[in-house]
Amino acid sequence: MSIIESILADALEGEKLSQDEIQILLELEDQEDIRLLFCVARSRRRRYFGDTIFLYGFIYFSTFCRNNCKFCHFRRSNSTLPRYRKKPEEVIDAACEMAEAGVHLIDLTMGEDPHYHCRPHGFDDLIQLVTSIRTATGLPVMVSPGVVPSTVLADLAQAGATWYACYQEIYDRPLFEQLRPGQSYDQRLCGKRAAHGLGMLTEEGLLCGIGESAKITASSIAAIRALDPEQVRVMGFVPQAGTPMEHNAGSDPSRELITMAVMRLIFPDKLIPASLDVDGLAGLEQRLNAGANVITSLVLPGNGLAGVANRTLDIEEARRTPASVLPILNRCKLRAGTKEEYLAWIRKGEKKLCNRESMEMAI
Ligand code: SAM
Ligand code: MD0
Ligand code: SF4
Repeated sequence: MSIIESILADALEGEKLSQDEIQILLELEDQEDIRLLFCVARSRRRRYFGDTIFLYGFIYFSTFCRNNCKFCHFRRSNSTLPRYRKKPEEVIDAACEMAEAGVHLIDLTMGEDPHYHCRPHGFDDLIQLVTSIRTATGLPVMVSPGVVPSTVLADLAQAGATWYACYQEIYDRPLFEQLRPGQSYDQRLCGKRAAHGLGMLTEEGLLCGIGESAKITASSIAAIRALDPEQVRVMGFVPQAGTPMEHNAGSDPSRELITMAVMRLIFPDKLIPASLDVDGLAGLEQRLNAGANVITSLVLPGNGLAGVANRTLDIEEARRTPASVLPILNRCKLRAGTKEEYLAWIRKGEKKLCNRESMEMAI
């Protein structure tokens, strides 16, 4: 048995892989080894989720931002793109339309818009929006507002936000500071810990194709193990016009897929997104085959809403809708879960978090 086969055999049995073993898998190049990795990843997903896939509706409700992330076209210095700030009633209408279309969750995302971040009580609209969407759709809400004061996070939790998403991108301080100049690595990390302390589920995310080594990605995955978020993602970097990284090579598609499959081995019981935002509908099947079990960045046409890594890809063509992903799920012998299954998973996650937080308090 080769060392790769031995590592994958251990993963199949649920053994904890070392950081070195994670790095070996991240560096796979042989196609047969990679095929085997994806096969084990699908087996681990099946062990915890059967054939069930969840669907997340995505509402990027404000594309204004005070930050200057080098990879993101919504950075404040990018004057080349149209920006918008949706009114609460527009967001509620879009959320209801998504709920009708069959999503399991509404993801409210924004740039760090000064309209919210830099005015007294600036977040009141978002806090109210969370409650309104929970009431109007009956669905759980994820918020991705960037780094917010702990009082605001508490208000969002109180208002009914189930999830807080705020991606570290990479667990390497120098690379983080290059990617997110002027932003605090620790604040971003502490925000997720604070959200857990408030009983919110958290999502952590890595970017790949941004100059990171497999060693850095392996140590990032090991660090995420310690943070223990309920959802973990990786997205391939997509170069954006009007940004300092526009001439960088985009991420090698296999990097994202291999990292996703390794994440599945390390986090077999967590939610791992296949984002439609990187390669659109055409990229979905390969991400499902790599072990993903949530389809995110579903955006309905006709609402003037943008994606993140790809602002417009597949949106007005109605290729980022629940109906458009179902044939692919069927082809992969997978199915969209029921709303009850998703809510049951959420409740289990919240209970596990509550027990862990109480244990940590007791120590
Ligand atoms: N402003 C909030 C923030 O930065 O946390 C939410 C915006 S959106 C969810 C931010 C995420 O999208 C980033 O954390 C990054 O992981 C991803 N992203 C942004 N630009 C990207 C690009 N060009 N390619 C791939 N992913 C990108
Ligand atoms: C996605 N474009 O799911 C969205 C976004 C933010 N919570 C999610 C990165 O791919
Ligand atoms: Fe702003 Fe978020 Fe884009 Fe950074 S990633 S520029 S914080 S919207």
